[in-house]
Amino acid sequence: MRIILEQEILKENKDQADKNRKCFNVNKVLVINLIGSPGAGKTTVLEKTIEKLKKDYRIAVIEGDIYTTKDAERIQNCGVEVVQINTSGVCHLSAKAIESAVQTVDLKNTDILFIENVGNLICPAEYDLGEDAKIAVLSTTEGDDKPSKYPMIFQEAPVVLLNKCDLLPYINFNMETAEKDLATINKDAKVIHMSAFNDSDMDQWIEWIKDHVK
Ligand SMILES: Nc1nc2c(ncn2[C@@H]2O[C@H](COP(=O)(O)OP(=O)(O)OP(=O)(O)O)[C@@H](O)[C@H]2O)c(=O)[nH]1
Ligand SMILES: [Mg+2]
Repeated sequence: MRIILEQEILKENKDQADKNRKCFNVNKVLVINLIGSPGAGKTTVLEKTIEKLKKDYRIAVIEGDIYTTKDAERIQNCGVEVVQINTSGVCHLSAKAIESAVQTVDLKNTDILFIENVGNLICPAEYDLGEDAKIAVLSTTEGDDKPSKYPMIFQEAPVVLLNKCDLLPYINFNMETAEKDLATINKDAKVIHMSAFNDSDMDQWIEWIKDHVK
């Protein structure tokens, strides 16, 4: 019975996600859903990405957070439109929540909509929001075993942002293991090594976004 209920919830979510996708396509908005563990660096990646793109593109952000507005406040300081969704304990964003959040976004005048999902490697990977791409943010401090332990998000992501590479000299993250596992899970994923905090090695990521703007 539990499986049937779960399937119904996911089907309902998928139907809403298809509606969202249609709306994003009509308005020619590139939608990027950032997914990663708590503290992987999603908001930091967003802050630096916005800095590099906001001169040339109209950007809006949906911030998913379980309780606080802390990340939304950080993004607001970047000078772009931000909508906060508090999930009140739920560990992922849903397509319905995105539909409500975009009511206040001027999609016709938006080129890129970033969504920061709730910090979690599991549930957000299961929920289609109508985005163009789910992007995985994996940080070196989480350990090299995370791709093999939580493969679903890495299977789906066309890009894996391997963040906090500045810390590699101080931790026991085995790059060879992580890259080998990532390639086994998704041979087509582009793995970009970066340190968002230091604003270093972000060029490939920025180029990927520019190549996908509609
Ligand atoms: N050394 C280092 N620290 C980083 C890097 N990127 C982010 N951080 C730090 O990691 C911590 C968490 O970063 P956030 O950007 O808040 O992470 P998040 O994934 O948005 O976290 P949640 O929203 O809570 O899931 C902060 O103290 C950042 O300054 C990096 O490339 N290198
Ligand atoms: Mg955050």
